[in-house]
Formats: sequence, C-alpha cells, structure tokens
Amino acid sequence: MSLPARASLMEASVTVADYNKDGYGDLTLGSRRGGGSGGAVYILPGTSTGPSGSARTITQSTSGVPGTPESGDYFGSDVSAADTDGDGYPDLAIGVPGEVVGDSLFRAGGLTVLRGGPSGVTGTGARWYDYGTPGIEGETSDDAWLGNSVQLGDFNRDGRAELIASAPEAWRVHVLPGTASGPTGMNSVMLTTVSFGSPSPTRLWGTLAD
Ligand SMILES: [Ca+2]
Ligand SMILES: [Ca+2]
Ligand SMILES: [Ca+2]
Ligand SMILES: [Ca+2]
Repeated sequence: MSLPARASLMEASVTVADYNKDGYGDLTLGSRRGGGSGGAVYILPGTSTGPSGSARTITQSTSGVPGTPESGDYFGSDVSAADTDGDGYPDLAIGVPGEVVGDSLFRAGGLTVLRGGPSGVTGTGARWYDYGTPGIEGETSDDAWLGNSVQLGDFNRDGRAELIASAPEAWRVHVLPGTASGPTGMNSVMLTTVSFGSPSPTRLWGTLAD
C-alpha cells in the first residue's frame, strides 16, 4: 500500500466505508497538510486482500468537488462516512476549516459532502455548506473554523445520516438533518458550549468521535 509522494499523515483523520457496495470497506484518509496545497483525501478501495495498493486522491480540484485548492484550506481536516440521502451508498463528509468564505472571511471554513455510488466516491452531486448556506444559524466571521471536526450519523433512525460539524473558534456545533437530497441547512440546529452545560462560551477544539 502506498500513498502519493506529497501525502502527509501529520494530523490525519481516518474512516472506513464501503462507498461502492462491493462488500469491501474502503479506507479513507484525510490529510489536511497533503495534496501539495490545501489538503487532500486519499481513498484506498478495499479488496479481498485488504486496502488497494493505489490510492485515489480527492482535492478541491477534483471534478465536481466544490471550491478551489488554496494553501491553508485544511481540506480533509476531518472525514466521516454514512449514507446521508438514503440511497444505500455511504457518502463522505470532508471538513475544510481553513476555507476563506466570500472575499475576505479568513478561515471562516466550511465542509463538503461527496456522494458514494457504484464508482465509489465522486464529485457528482457534491454539496458545500458554510455560514452562507440557508438555514445554518450564526453570523459568519473570520476564524470560525467551521468543519474542523465533522461527523455523519443517523441519530433519528430515518435511514439518512445527519451531518454534525463543529466551528471551534465560534463555540458552535451545527446539526443538519439528512433528507432525500442529503443534509440541508433548513431545520438545522445550532448548539454552543452553553447548550452542553458550560457556564460560559468555550472553544470547541475537541474531535467529534466517529
Ligand atoms: Ca468498497
Ligand atoms: Ca479552497
Ligand atoms: Ca448515499
Ligand atoms: Ca436521520
């Protein structure tokens, strides 16, 4: 098993899901410092003998993936997989907490969800979420770091995973419901550290455990 030369596993995140439903789990590594600039996600498809020797690289320059690779994006800061739209194929959430939003909102951050399917994870049907997404509460600011940690899980057991994302410097966690078209900002819920019982707002640099 090998990774591209510019892969970096420093501060890497990892998840496994069978994106193409061939019966083999596909190893997924988020490399926020990889890809040469901006970060990368590597997928090593599962085989009968374990993870494939050749990794697929996904960055913001991959066809269909929202955004443009820029130094400091931290694409791949965290990854999480589950079926968000109920089509039976697991989908992949990728945090991009260093993304500049608009012209100037430095490290406001955001996240993307890529769809799984018969060809594995592709850019087809990809969605992007940030503080400009309708329904996501909270004003946009520099250094919110939205997407520093992400998690997909079907908490209400309707067959579609909810999307949870932290914005540590803004003291927030957002929960976006899963729908037939994937997670949506509409009817999303914003929690803060005060919601969790902290007497005052506290930064949330912890990791959402998969
Ligand atoms: Ca597979
Ligand atoms: Ca970018
Ligand atoms: Ca799906
Ligand atoms: Ca659900």
